[in-house]
Amino acid sequence: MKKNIFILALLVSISLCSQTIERTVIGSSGTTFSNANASLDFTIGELMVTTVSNGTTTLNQGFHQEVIILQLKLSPVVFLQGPLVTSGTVIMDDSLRSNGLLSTTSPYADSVTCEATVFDITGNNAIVDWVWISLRNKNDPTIVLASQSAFVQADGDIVGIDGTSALAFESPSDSYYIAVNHRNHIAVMSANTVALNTSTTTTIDLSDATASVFGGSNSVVDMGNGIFAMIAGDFDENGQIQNTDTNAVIQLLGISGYSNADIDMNGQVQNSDINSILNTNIGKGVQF
Ligand SMILES: [Ca+2]
Ligand SMILES: [Ca+2]
Repeated sequence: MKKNIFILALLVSISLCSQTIERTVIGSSGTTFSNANASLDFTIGELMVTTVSNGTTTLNQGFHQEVIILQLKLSPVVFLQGPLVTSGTVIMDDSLRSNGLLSTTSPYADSVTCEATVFDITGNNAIVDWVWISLRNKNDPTIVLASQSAFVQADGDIVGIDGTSALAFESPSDSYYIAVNHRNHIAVMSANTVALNTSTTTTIDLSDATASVFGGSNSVVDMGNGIFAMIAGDFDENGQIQNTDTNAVIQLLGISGYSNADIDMNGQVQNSDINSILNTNIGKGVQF
């Protein structure tokens, strides 16, 4: 009975404290041998063993445990106004990808890298650009609990850096605000907290209504067809679209490549980036 209570306590503590479980072993006897080149751990197994599980964690008595990593899975959806441009469009332009302008290294803080073949995908699932996803505290969304680079596809799906899979976070099963940042668009965050878990992928559509995003209609631009896109034009990434953004983009007119000044993300910095998009959004800013 004592052992069962101990195992139960261990399971509870594992499920409460962490989703990343280190190698753990419970054995009546064992030791570690090591020299300069290697280390060997062993335990003595029991004649009768029981496998205990609480649904997410499995514990085998008396033997070394496998490393078990449980990850929250989520699939956010957003549209970027820049590459969407035309009202009513439901597919974003993937010119940065098709012109070979996307780097395999993320422009965001984790500088994560992807395989170059990720950019071979065409059609609705073509990669449009890198984005930055954050899980935020359910009681105080200014507190960022976890973040990672990801990709947004032409049809709005945000996927992991393999270009196809749902996002995975090694965070506890809980409710979070979900925020999406892009290097020259105004960030959006879910209007409400979203319960995430390790067993199913949770889809969070931040493009289907003004009510889906924190700050409502001030956070997104109505593109028609029921699509509400992230607002384009924040050249300097300060969360506000201002005359300073316009003045900076003017200085870069005529260049081509991967640039925050390329507001519609067609690979070139042109007057249309300013006149058709940026200047129409002056005064807009992040709502959280
Ligand atoms: Ca700005
Ligand atoms: Ca452009």
